[in-house]
Amino acid sequence: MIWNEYHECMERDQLAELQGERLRQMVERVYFNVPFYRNKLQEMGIEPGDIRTVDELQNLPFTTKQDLRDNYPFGLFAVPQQDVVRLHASSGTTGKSTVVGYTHNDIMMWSEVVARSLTMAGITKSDIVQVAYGYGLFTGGLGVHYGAEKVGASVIPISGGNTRKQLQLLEDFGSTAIACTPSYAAYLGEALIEEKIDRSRLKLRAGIFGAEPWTEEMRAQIEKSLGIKAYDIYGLSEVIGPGVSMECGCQNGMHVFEDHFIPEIINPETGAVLPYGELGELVFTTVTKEAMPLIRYRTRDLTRLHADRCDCGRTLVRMEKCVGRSDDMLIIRGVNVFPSQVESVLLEMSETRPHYLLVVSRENNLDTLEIQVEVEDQFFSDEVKELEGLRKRIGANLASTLGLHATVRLVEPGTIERSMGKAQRVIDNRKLK
Ligand code: DLL
Repeated sequence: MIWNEYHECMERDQLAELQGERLRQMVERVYFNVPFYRNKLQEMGIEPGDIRTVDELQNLPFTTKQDLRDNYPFGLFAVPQQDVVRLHASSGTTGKSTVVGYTHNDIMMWSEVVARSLTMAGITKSDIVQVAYGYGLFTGGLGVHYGAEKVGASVIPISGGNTRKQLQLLEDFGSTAIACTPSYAAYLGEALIEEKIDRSRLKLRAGIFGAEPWTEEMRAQIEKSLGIKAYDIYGLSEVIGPGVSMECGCQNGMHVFEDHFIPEIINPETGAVLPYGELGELVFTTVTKEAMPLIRYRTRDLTRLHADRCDCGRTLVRMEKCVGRSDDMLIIRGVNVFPSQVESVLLEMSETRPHYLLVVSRENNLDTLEIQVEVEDQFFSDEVKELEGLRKRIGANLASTLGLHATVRLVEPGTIERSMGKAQRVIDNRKLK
């Protein structure tokens, strides 16, 4: 089933027309209602009527996270405060949080895109959806909640954490779908075994996982340990929250809801727009949002877009799994390293668990990388020789993928801190110095 066949399966030229019209209206709205944008557009000599087609998007300025910070908290809002019905904020890793606002119509649109997303994962009103994303300023919990209600599913608003209770409700309420971060899903898979819960007693069949990068290898592990199909959902607070894009049953990239969010891929260094298929930074323009519309918002997420038709029948472009964020990229002795590369290598090996930590330090002016890896119980034997062999094999596999020598430290199962939300995969001690 397709939730909104009209918009999800539109011919591309018809979609471009719709986007152009919505873009025109949006530029007009921000020009007259957001001083920040009016100044920016005036500086560039752009009048509201100048932008009429989606091809002209490239003439507009970028918006960055710094712009949001500079206008903290409500400076980019395009509506009076009495029209704002919800506020969310993302804490971010550095500095002040970024605040986002929603009008009533924005909440309706958000529910719609999440309903479309859940429908892609086969969720219907017959499902029982356990929402284990955090509820609060984070958009994950409430965002998925409203969409699941719109679909008509029975929603369990358990929020994040409290793993015992999660397992108990999975079993007692017969949840058929769970929404949480992939790292937490991996932990739930382990916890099932620890709590000696027989998987055949669960009705779980789908997982809606996102909010952090995760690899195909991680997907395979989660699908196996929970006995489900795992779907990738993407989004960011600034654009709306979860539901910017979502994987369909073909699991071949996430369809972007382009009738609301126009994606572009740019070269992060030059800002030039790149063609479909090329790796670069993802940029979004929101064309229907009322409270806080954004023009060409730089996400810092690195991925590719593909416009060829998907077997599911949807014509919306698909974005690949994110490689990571440009600000997650570590530069170690001049070599670029993404935590997702490490994850791929580790999880390709059956001896390791999906929990790992990269510790970067600097000794005698030289960067060092230690990778802590949890080893499956049965391999964490006392046979030092065997463990040493495993350690060396992991080291060799990492070296050939990363092009860099890392020190591998095997740790006992359960050692690395489990996260109930977004996992922390990197400790960079260089920043502390
Ligand atoms: O993480 C919204 C969300 C909630 C998405 C629940 C999916 C599910 P923020 O806290 O603002 O919003 O963080 C946004 O998280 O720029 C990406 O770097 C990362 N991210 C989100 N989804 C994915 C994903 C939510 N599926 C930032 N794959 C984004 C990789 C993701 N990274």
